[in-house]
Amino acid sequence: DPREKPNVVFVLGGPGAGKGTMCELAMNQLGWKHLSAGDLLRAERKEGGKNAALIEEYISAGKIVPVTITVGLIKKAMTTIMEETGIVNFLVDGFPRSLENWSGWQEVFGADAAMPTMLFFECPLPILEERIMGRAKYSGRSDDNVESLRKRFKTYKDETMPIVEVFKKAGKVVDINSSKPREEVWDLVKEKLAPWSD
Ligand code: UP5
Ligand code: MG
Repeated sequence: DPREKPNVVFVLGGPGAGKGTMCELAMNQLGWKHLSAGDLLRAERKEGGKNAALIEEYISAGKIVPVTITVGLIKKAMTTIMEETGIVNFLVDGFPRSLENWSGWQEVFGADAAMPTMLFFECPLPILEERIMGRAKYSGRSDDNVESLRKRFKTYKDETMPIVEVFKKAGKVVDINSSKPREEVWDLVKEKLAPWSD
């Protein structure tokens, strides 16, 4: 039923924490739909529409793109998927990254809509840096370089951690130690997602 409401779980954590890797596993093994806000923005940039240049400017500077753009892309992708597949379980990866992102979401999805659960991937900074710089060799991402990475870390600390705290205070955060090997992290994710998977 396309009118059914989406069942959303937010997935947050620093750059390179493994959000995308684990969401892909959840998609392939548990049938969740994976919506990476970053991937949606990169696709929009590639389309070359009116926001393409602005998106590139923000991404390479590690800054958060204005929320109306991001939430619009998420909502559009979600609606299409629900209409085409009837699937309502969504892992929204890399969003909300700030207090402003969260109010922008509430404006679109309704302030009275349930506050989603948030899987929070904890991983020490040196490991994040090692992972991103490892991926930099082949990712082609304009923000996978030392300079952009420093800026991404700063934005993460200054803007993303405060929204994680809001979700923590509301009892909505499920912590996952994502510094371990992939198989171990996946076992944790699988276990933590189970209550929301059907
Ligand atoms: N890897 C993964 N798990 C591993 C493990 N357990 N052990 C060892 N290696 C592991 O993984 C990163 C790398 O580590 C990969 O090589 C992987 O194989 C390996 P990945 O799964 O890609 O990590 P992820 O957390 O997804 O890292 P990503 O770089 O995508 O995180 P970011 O949050 O930095 O990037 P995102 O795409 O979400 O956002 C990019 C930019 O878009 C932002 O900086 C911002 O400018 C913009 N943006 C917005 O403005 N608004 C939004 O809402 C979202 C993004
Ligand atoms: Mg990612």
